[in-house]
Amino acid sequence: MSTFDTVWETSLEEEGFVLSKKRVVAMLAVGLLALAGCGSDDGGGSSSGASSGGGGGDNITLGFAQVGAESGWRTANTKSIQDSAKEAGIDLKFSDAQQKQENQIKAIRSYIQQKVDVIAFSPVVESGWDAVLNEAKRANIPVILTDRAVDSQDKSLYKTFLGSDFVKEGHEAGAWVVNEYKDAPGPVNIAELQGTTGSAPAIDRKEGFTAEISKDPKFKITQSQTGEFTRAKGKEVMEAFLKSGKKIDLLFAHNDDMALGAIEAIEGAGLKPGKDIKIVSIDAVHDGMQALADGKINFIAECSPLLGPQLMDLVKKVKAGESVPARIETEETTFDQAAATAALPDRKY
Ligand code: GYE
Repeated sequence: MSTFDTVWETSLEEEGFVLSKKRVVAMLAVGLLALAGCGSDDGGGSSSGASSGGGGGDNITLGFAQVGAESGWRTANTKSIQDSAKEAGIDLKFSDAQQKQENQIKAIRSYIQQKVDVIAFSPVVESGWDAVLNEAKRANIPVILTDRAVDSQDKSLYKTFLGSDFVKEGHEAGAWVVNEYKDAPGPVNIAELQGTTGSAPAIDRKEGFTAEISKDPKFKITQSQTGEFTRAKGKEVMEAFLKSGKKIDLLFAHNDDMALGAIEAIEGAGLKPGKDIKIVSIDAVHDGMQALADGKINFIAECSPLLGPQLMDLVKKVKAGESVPARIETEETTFDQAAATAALPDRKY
């Protein structure tokens, strides 16, 4: 076992991610029962379109290489994956790359060595995956991309992508801004907190947003920097933006956590978030929705982290050799203050 494996397993254990013996025994029992009841069905126990509920994982081992724990979105995504694996009777090996590509590559290599049945991962950045994906392909282990895409030209390196249309989310945020300022003479000075540099959501959300606001030259992005999708970095960068002395009419944050950090910076500077500086963000996690209901954020485009059940269905299908669509997109909506207030009591994440 390499040093990495040891460190990795230890940190997973500390965070409670390693399966307990009790749970493994329970899963084996579920697996045996499923086998006994399965007869000649070799379809992996998953009927098309069905949810992953009710087990049927039949001794499938899934290696999942997560981005990190950078945001409320990510926490909800991790929980959804862990809960659904358990419910589907799939043996989950889970790793947290702490937003570092080299950690994710090591985790994927370790899953290949362990001969897991399926590998799924949410690539921290878009580029640089061909080598490790080819290694998985040579080992005959199917790969599923969740949440974030890769820019590999060779589409045979992965079976499918499950996640959101980030360009669309950027368009929705931008369209709200254009409408909000339709009667304003301009200029409208926009500060932008970008997500992790090189990540699909940062690239795509910027693209969609910019396409909308460039319809009118009065909109200008005057300051733009990465806040790495975290609250702490969002606050730090917003403080620097405010200290620059440049006027800011609106903040576009690529996720709620950075917007929440920026709110602290804006209040710290004696200004009112949502009024003196309007804020538009993406995700619609609980804390973001609360800030929207409180009038501190003005608009949020939703991005759903609840990918677990669909992922487990795909894992079973891919393991059974069934064909799956090349791309599966999550359905999402948008929220203004009234919609957020109405949705909050039932919000799942
Ligand atoms: O918007 C952000 C998270 O990849 C969609 O990553 C995900 C993004 C999400 O850190 O909060």
